[in-house]
Amino acid sequence: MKNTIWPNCLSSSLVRNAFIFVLFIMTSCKEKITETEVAKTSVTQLDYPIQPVPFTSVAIRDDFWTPRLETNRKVTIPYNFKKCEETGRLRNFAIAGGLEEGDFEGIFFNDSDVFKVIEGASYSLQVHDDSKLKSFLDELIAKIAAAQEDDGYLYTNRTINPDKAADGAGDKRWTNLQTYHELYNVGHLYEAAVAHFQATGERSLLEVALKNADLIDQVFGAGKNMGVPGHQEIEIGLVKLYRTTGEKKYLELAKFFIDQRGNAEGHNTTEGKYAGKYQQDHLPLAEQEEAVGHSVRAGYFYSGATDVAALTGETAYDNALDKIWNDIVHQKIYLTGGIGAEPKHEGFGPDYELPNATAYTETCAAIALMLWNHRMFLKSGDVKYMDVFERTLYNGFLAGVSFEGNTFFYPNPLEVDGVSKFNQGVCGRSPWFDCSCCPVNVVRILPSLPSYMYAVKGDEVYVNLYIGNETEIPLESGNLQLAQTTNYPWEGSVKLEILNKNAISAVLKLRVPGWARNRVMDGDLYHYNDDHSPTITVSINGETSNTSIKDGYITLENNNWSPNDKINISFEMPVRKVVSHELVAANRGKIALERGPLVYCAEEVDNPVGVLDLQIPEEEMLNYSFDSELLGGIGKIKGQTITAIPYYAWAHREIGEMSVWLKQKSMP
Ligand code: FUB
Ligand code: ZN
Repeated sequence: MKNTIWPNCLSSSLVRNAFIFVLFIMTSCKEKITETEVAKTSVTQLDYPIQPVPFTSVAIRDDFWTPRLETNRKVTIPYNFKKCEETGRLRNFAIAGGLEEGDFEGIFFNDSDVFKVIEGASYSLQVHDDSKLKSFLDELIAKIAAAQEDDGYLYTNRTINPDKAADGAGDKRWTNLQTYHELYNVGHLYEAAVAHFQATGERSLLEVALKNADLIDQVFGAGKNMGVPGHQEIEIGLVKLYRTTGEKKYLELAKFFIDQRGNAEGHNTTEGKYAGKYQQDHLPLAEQEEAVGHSVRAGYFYSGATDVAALTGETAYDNALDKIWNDIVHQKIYLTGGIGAEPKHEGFGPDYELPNATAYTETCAAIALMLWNHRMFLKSGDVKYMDVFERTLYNGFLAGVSFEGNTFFYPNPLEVDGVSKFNQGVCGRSPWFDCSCCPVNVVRILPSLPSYMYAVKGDEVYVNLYIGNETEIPLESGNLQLAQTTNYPWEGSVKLEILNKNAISAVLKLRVPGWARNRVMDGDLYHYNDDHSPTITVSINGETSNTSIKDGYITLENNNWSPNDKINISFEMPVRKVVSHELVAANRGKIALERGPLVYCAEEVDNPVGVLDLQIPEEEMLNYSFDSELLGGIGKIKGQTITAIPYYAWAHREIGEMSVWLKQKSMP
């Protein structure tokens, strides 16, 4: 009988079956692509050789961090939304969308604050179901979508009334890229949209972001508007859109913005207050050698460039990024991992100029530095980057938010006299700021913290941070299930246990933190004042293992890790005295105290004679003890003349003098 369904050419069953097979492949591929667009690119695209384990695969169970993450979820996220509501930041979207009447309120880049809180809330949703939060986000996203102009433009203060645009923003689009933050704002939109899409699978915010990015792509580029954003951030956001959709144009646009910076010809940011070095626009990146200008802009710029390099194979930035990194870490970083010494431009000062009382060290800059260092690690596997990451995390970053989760530091000085306030009122943490970039940045970093702990290359697992957790890590040989138990940063002992039911092959690379390798940081800006090398021991199932440290890691290779195998690593954690390079005038004749990853400080409340004039005798014995009654449980360093607490915990009691660097009295 003649087959009426199939065309003649497919009448043979062999050909027909082949056709069906091809059709099946095409259909199923198509379905996969529309279902999870991420899959579209993940197979073939260039990327970091080392891949981070996402925070959704790492369940934190840790006495130190769990309370901080829970406070972020329960207090800081809702608190930040409330503040955004009280200060008109949410209403601006409703007004721009015609849902309410009124004028724009606040600073012209306030939209970005809302996007950052949405990003943090979406991370939280990815690991903690919360239908109330989800509905709140749905309503807010509806307002944001309403505020978007038909062609995709999103910038509430101009949409509300171009003739009454807020100070710092003019009446016409893209006419003052140096200042307006149109591109900065939407970079945060893109990050938020991707996080929300990953949390909910819903495209509501993602569609807003893509429509906006498509507009930016039409307006900017070679032969079009050749300008660069006055504040970097869109580059990071565009890379995330690329990763999510597989659309190469977003990556290309990110690369355009990176490459165009410093290529003054043809764009509009060569003159003016924020031109040139302030926004790292003085030279093409490949020719830059120093960290200059505004430090948050810089950190986001270098992060975006590192991403673009990893995803495109571009090597032109490599030398510059190395030199800039060395410039920061060898000359411009505070002991706390804070960067940006100068309040006047919220940015880098000259080499070795690291004043403590006026240290700006914005919380956002600490975050930007962490983002960049993590990327540099993923690109190279070099431990020095995670050393900086850890130092900044536990000190310069963590000081930025109170234990209660509802007060924040913007600058993070290393010394206060307890009386004067500079810039953002720095004697104590503030509930909010007119320019509130820092609180909303904290919100998004804390829930994503677990994504910085582990990273993978083939069958190698980098264990970079010591925080109690359970995780499942996809390796070439299968999924490694691992539990980590530790009392870090108070104690240096860490237990790792294999939870797999069957044997598995894996190479565990345990990071030996810089402080345990007798290295404050790469370079000679800081050093420990003795030559003590902390003892490090490793045991596997109770048996001491003679392992060596190579390139900052202890490597344990086993093609037969068995269920319940236990690895113990123990870092001796003595109190250490740190001395600065003598070119740092502010620290001459002074020492700082550290133990483990924590930098300590002295506060007047513990040292009633005051701390700025206190002199610690060189021979003074310093002892560590854990005080479970103090501030929810913290470690203290005590000597005869001094009591010090971790820097991140300062300003939780009385206002008074505080100092990280303490005068040292030499022996007669
Ligand atoms: O300009 C946006 C943000 O506001 C910057 O990153 C911060 O330094 C603050 O100026
Ligand atoms: Zn900030």
